[in-house]
Amino acid sequence: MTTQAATFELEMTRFIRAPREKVFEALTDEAAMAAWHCPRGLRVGDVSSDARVGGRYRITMVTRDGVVHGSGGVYQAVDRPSFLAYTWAWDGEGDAAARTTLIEVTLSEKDGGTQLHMRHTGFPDAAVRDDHHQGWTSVFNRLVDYLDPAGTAGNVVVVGSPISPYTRAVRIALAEKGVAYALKPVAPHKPEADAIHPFGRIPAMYDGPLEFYETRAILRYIDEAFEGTALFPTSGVTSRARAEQWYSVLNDYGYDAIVKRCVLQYLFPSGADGQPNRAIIDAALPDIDRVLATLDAGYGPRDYLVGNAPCIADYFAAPLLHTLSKMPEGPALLAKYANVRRALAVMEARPSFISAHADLEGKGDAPNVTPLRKASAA
Ligand SMILES: N[C@@H](CCC(=O)N[C@@H](CS)C(=O)NCC(=O)O)C(=O)O
Repeated sequence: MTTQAATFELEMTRFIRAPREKVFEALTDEAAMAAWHCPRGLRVGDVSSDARVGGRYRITMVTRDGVVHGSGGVYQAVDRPSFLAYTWAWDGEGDAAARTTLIEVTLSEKDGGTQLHMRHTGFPDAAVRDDHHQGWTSVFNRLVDYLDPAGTAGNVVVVGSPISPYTRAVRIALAEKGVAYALKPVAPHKPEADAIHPFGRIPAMYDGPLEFYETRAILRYIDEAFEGTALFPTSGVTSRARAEQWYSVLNDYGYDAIVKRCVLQYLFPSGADGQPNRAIIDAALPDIDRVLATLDAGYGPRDYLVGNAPCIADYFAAPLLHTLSKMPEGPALLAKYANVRRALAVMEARPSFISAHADLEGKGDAPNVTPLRKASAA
């Protein structure tokens, strides 16, 4: 829970699944601080810490572009393992005293872990306070990553059904990045989906207290927040625009024709006698063919939609095309498009794809499509 008073102070609390001694050490030990003490998307540069009353500390945080943000201060109170107070001043021009704020951290035992309460006072205005609120939220996420036995899965929770292609795209992206996460299996419009997505759709994602919805935004966050393989092409503006173009093709035309008008007709039959609605499926087939023809030309001799490495477009294409291949019409539709089949096979062999599909067998993804529900649901 977080509260912000109008006096330009910040108070934040965070539960951490680790003993108080460990949390205290993480807050004060140089090597530990180097592992987590910056917001997501940055890395810690140099750290020094002399955690005694009157001792100094200094931390630098480095953006991906190499911009260095330095901060330091003096320990005011060091009561291991329950209380810590220190001044905080970002590097800058002019009067250092005017830039100096005070941080007080109280650690209490709670539910087998630690409740961290932080009070950060002395901000000059609400905007600076709010910037720090955002920054600390992300920094505490990294503290939890560092201390929680589940690592990043102590923060990162994907809310969505394993069968959803959008959810699968997010899971593939997290696996490509090497980010451990927990899956909360939730169907669209269930209370857990409505709680995080204003339109009740899936997927959505928590990173600690941060909430994200809409796949494209989630993928962007994953890419920028976590180290590891880039999810977007890094080699120039044209490639990045192409990645957006292909993602948009799949989102706007691919999902509609393949999933809404074909796959969902099998999974949630809406025709007479609980059968799939033939008219809807038949009308979708030329549009699916058009999507496949477009993708086939886009791949050409390459295995990926943009350049020689997978990007967000491939992570979304793979679950869509894989599911299409399991539909009764899928093999015949795909037969014409060797480039699509080759690219799909390459993606299907990736560990990220395999892990995102491990819990799908027999749930509408098997060769013989089993309806999930006999009702109209398109
Ligand atoms: N614009 C959303 C679309 C997500 C979406 O449509 N997900 C499907 C499941 S794959 C869903 O929630 N469908 C429920 C509905 O259409 O009401 C995104 O990009 O995340």
